[in-house]
Amino acid sequence: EGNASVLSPEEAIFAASMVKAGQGHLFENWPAPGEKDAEKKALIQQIMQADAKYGGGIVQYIKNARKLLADSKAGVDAFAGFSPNIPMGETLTAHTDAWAAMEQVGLDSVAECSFMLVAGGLGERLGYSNIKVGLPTESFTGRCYLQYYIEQILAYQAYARETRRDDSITLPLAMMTSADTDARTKALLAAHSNFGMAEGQITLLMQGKVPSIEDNDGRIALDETGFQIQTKPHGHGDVHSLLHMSGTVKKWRKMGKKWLFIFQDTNAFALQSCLLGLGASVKNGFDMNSVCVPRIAGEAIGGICCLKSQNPDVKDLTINVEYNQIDSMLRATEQFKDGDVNDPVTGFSVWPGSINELVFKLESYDGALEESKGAVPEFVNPKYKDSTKTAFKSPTRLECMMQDFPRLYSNGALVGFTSLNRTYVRQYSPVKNNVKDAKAKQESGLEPACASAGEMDFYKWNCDILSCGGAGMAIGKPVHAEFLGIKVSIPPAVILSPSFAVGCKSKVSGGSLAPGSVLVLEGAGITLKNVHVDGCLIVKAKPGEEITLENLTVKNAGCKFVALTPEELAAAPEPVSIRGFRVDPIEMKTYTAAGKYTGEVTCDPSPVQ
Ligand code: UGB
Repeated sequence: EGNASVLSPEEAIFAASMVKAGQGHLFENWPAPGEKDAEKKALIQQIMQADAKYGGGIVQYIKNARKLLADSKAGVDAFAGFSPNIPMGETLTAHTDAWAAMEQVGLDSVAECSFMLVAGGLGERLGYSNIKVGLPTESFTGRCYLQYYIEQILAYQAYARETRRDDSITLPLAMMTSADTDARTKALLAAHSNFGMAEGQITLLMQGKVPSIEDNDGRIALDETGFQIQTKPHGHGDVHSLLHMSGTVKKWRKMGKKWLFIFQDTNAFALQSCLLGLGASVKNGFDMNSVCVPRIAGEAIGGICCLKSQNPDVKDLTINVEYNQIDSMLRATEQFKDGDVNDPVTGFSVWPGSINELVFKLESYDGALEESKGAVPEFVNPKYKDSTKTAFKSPTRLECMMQDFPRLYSNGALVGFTSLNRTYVRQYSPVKNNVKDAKAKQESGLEPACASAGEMDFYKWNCDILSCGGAGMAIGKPVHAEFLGIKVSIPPAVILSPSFAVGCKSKVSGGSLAPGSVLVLEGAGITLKNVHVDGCLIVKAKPGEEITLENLTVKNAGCKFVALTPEELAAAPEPVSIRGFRVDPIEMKTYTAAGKYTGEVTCDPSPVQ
């Protein structure tokens, strides 16, 4: 009360509303007017900013928190009244005609697609201190995730322009950032001229953080200074309200876009499997479609379930059940009482694993956003001190997930999934875990999902592309190795620029890649006919130029994957130290000039030593 004079009238009214909402403790220990007045105003301003960023304001946030915390304390079952059923969707197997046809439908529709990359998370589990989209996808060229994603979208744009004979086609990309990632994302884009995207083609939308809550009464937590509230990220579910409130969805619809693909920060294959998801959405008319992979029980990806209500008036809901909920939900049923286990017949969970690559039909997405403002239902996950559930170990916050969007469709939306089955290659290999956790995961039979494994899976994926289902290059066996205690198999290290990879089937026939080889192909105009590589070959074709290699054999000492010594590890930059190896170039053959090359060759005149 005594401090009201320190505040502006607007600040004082806001502070009073906070006191009314049970937040008097925030101002309880304020000293007398004249002392720490700037800090007092800064605190009020900070809460006012959080108020403006949250749909419904802070008072609503506190109400939601109290309700969710009461439910959590009472052990309310979020799935009560629903029974999980195996959902119906599209299942595709790699290298089949059905897969190729679906990919083609996707490619033919990509001109009408818009893209959204959620990149607000810092990746604490990975133990990497910079933004995850800046991590190299592989060690050889160092191309980071953001560059790779942008080049893929540009390759689709080039395809759309060429096939539709329309140079005005632009494929827009939006990115969700947060206070943790925004400045560094901007700096990365600026340093590389947006990796080739045009001015205005990229929209950055920054999500806010929400106040941390310290008890079941929804009291907001102060930090140790007493003049700042603690805040935490609200989850990737913020993407929908940001797309709506910024007018981005309307802008894209005006541009003639019909589809939206939302994807995450470190799954290099996302924009390739996107074509299959998009194709399935076009073919089935899905309003929302989740791209899935076969899920290993216990894996940190959600399972898509069809939730059937016991109330006949409530429609079935096809939706992701998150990895931390699926086991308890299943155990509460009679039919699936063993919980989250693999089906002994297939060795996988019966629930398709959602990898959070979501395709939306923009028209119905926009409709649902208009009604809901994009506010997907929240949840809370407090870590209690003991079984009385009265105190938390540390402050908690409300969170939301983007895959909960099916809950926002009010009438009859068609929600499906597209499961992608591959045997040799995983469709999904995110870089999420630090070395210690990755090792533990691998030892328990799960994928390590760390930087070294992600790199090897990336090469494997590219080998699979070059093999063209058997018509392309014969791929040498992987070499087994262990880095930082994580077992990996190193396939021939193939790096394909997206400009080459899009539609490359017609550009590769025959040939072979010996174990341990490296092959880098950059540029749309490269053709390989009966090319054999035992060593390292690099081909870089400039835009508009053609390089054809035919009946060519390249044999040289190539490159070596070398495990780092403890001293090297300590001195290495983080992207290298989290992998535990470096790639040493020894000899290589490079082609950069347009032309046709044939015969037997070794290495460049000045081999790398
Ligand atoms: N993200 C944000 O942009 N803002 C946030 O506030 C939080 C995250 P995580 P997790 O397939 O890999 C998801 O933390 O827990 C971005 C799905 O929920 O990596 O591993 C962040 O930058 C799960 O069902 O998510 O789980 C990143 O790009 C499964 O699909 C993305 O959101 C799993 O991912 C995901 O953040 C997976």
